Amino acid sequence: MYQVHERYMQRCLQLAKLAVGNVAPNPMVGAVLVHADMIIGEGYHQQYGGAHAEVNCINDALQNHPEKIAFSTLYVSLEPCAHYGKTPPCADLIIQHKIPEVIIGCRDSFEKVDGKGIEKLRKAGVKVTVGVMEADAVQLNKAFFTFHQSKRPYVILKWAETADGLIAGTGSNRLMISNEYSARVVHKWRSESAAIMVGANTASKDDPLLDNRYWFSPSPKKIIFDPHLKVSATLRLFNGNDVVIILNTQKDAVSKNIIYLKINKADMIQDAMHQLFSMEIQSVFVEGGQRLLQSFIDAEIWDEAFVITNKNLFAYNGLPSPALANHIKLNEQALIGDQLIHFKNKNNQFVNAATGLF
Ligand code: AOF
Ligand code: ZN
Repeated sequence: MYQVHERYMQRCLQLAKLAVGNVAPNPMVGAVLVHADMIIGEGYHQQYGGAHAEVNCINDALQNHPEKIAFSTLYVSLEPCAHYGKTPPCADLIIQHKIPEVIIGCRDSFEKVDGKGIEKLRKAGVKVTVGVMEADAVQLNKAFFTFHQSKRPYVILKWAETADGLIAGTGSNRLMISNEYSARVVHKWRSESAAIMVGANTASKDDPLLDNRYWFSPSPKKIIFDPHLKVSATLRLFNGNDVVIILNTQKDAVSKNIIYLKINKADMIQDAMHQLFSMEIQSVFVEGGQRLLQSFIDAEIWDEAFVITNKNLFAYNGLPSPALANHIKLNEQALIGDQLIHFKNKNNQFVNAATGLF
């Protein structure tokens, strides 16, 4: 019986992924309606603000098999919603159509839902099973779940290091560690994040654009971690209209496209996460420098580290790369030219770099 459930849940997850990049900060969700071991309708949440997966699925079944709906099982990768948001509650729609059984991938931790959809269905006499392919369903929307459960953005740390484990040369000697190939990968990661963060020193020294030049998707918000308000207004990332958030310990203010957010001196990283949560920033890609990356690691506030190693470059002198705890192991690798790309996460779990961010 369980295998049957997995077969249909797999299809829900597959459908959900078709929306990658189009629904954030909402989760990706897929649904199928099954009658006598045949799919009579399927759908997924396609656009932010648009119809939910269950609505599209039921509408699909209404086209050709309306008479079967009340005798079918609905599979959906996320708990059906119970709230009036941009769309009415999916739980109500399921009840209206007299669908007798619902199989759910995982519970929705968004506080307006959070078990209320399941409860509503059960109260109406619907048979509900929760937790089929749960780990995959959670992984698919990892940023969404971390954001709602931990009340902070999903944090990815990124750096490039030499073969001898250095992330920068000494003095003005700037190391070119990554190359044109790995730059494409980095920009893909940027394109899947809601925001990119760098420290004040990195912003001043490298004068980065922090944009997403190589992929068609909106550029993430730019964040500078600048406790003492040191960065100059002439940096290139202030040109144009993109919003730049400056995390600092002095003031809250807004000036044109710059938002100053005040954070506590005592627990800067924790408070920064708290502030970004209030701004509904669901994920942050932290690109350096070494001190800022290490602060996230020391505060144990991070979810993944993406490390690019140039296998052929030795620097001998310079700044060592951030130190992850010893128990954190290499998780997956890809070789692009002379660039080795490692994905790691805190729990040594499989990390899929291509979905679920924002
Ligand atoms: C579902 N099915 O396909 C999705 C759900 O603003 P709204 O109305 O679009 O609601 C967004 C919230 O609804 C989102 O935060 C999440 O909790 C849930 N998403 N629920 O039943 C879906 N995408
Ligand atoms: Zn819904």
